[in-house]
Amino acid sequence: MITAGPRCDIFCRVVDNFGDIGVTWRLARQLSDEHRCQVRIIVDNLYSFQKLVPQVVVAHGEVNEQLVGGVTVVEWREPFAALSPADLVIEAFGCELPETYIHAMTTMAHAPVWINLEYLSAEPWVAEHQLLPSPQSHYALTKYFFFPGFATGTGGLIREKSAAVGSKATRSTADNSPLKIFMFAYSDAPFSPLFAAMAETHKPICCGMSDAGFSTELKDKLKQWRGSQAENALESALVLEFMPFVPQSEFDQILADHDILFVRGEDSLVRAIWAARPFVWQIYPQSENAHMVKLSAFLDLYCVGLAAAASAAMRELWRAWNTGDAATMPNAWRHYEQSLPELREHAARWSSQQSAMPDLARNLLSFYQKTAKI
Ligand code: TRH
Repeated sequence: MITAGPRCDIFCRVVDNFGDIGVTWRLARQLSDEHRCQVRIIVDNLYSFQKLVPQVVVAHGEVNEQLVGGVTVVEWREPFAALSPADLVIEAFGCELPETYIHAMTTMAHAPVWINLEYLSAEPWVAEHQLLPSPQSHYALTKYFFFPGFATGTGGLIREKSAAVGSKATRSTADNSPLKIFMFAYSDAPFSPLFAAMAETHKPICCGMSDAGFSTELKDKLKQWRGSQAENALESALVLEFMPFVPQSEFDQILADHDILFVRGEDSLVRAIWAARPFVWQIYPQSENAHMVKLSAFLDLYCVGLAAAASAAMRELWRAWNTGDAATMPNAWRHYEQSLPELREHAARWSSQQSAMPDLARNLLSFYQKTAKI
């Protein structure tokens, strides 16, 4: 008999971009669809949410609750409306629950299991900190830190059944059609040095760029560049196209339709892994270059078992893409492109290794079952 999962509330504040709500939505859907949990998302920015899920209504009226794809969506307004707490309460990315909600948690016959869902990291300390308790000084409640990750002992990665690792046909390397690149990058990425390096190889490349978050100025600059290369017969082997923002339900298929994926942030990184394609990650920038430590930790983990030359090529391009080092870009791209056969195989291997691990939702629910005092 399939039993229903716990009632879950997921709180999310959109800091910027789409990662916070993107991860929240995927997790909510999976808990609801695959584990029969009754899920509520409490989110402070319905505009960003609507970009990912067009069914979300950005309402300004009194009605502050809507049902979207089986998940209840509540707008996080101030003052916070009284909500009866769920059995499993997830605070996404340290967004800090409303005081009134925490207070309501203390009044329940069985205290909810309270999780702080952290950002994804490949750093080795993550497994040691997974599920450490944080007793709350002002309340008789304990919050647990839950760290998504790639290694045994971490919280794992979001992986729905539909992520279908390895099932997508890989384009043949003998295929002479243009190399199809998908690019989802922050607007400060070193586009011109990379495109110049690509054009220099004279190999046919079609690069579809998501223009999410790009200013008109940047789009004009890229269009100008595209115009100038079209005039130059030698460089015309590189075609640039802007791609409109699509609903999240269409995003994974776009990745599957390309040969190399330039991704950014947290959620698209994970989707590139499930797409089992070579990818280049532009990590979300943090102060004091803390992100470069995270990037290097990921590369250390990812490159295990990858041939030395391919590993060096991958590190070289990722470094140039994340630091904007234009001088190293021509070699970095050339070496990367030469290593594509190994990188393709490795991407497929890594994807299936990762998919053999328990996924994030399952880890979360196992912890809930062990911890809940029912
Ligand atoms: O948008 P991001 O840069 O989000 C970032 C990161 O999550 C970062 O870790 C976090 O600290 C910061 O936000 C606040 O990149 P990310 O994580 O890949 O999220 C993008 C989401 O947008 C993802 O769910 C895929 C989705 N998406 C679409 O649905 N359609 C599209 O057309 C595109 C380009 C993306």
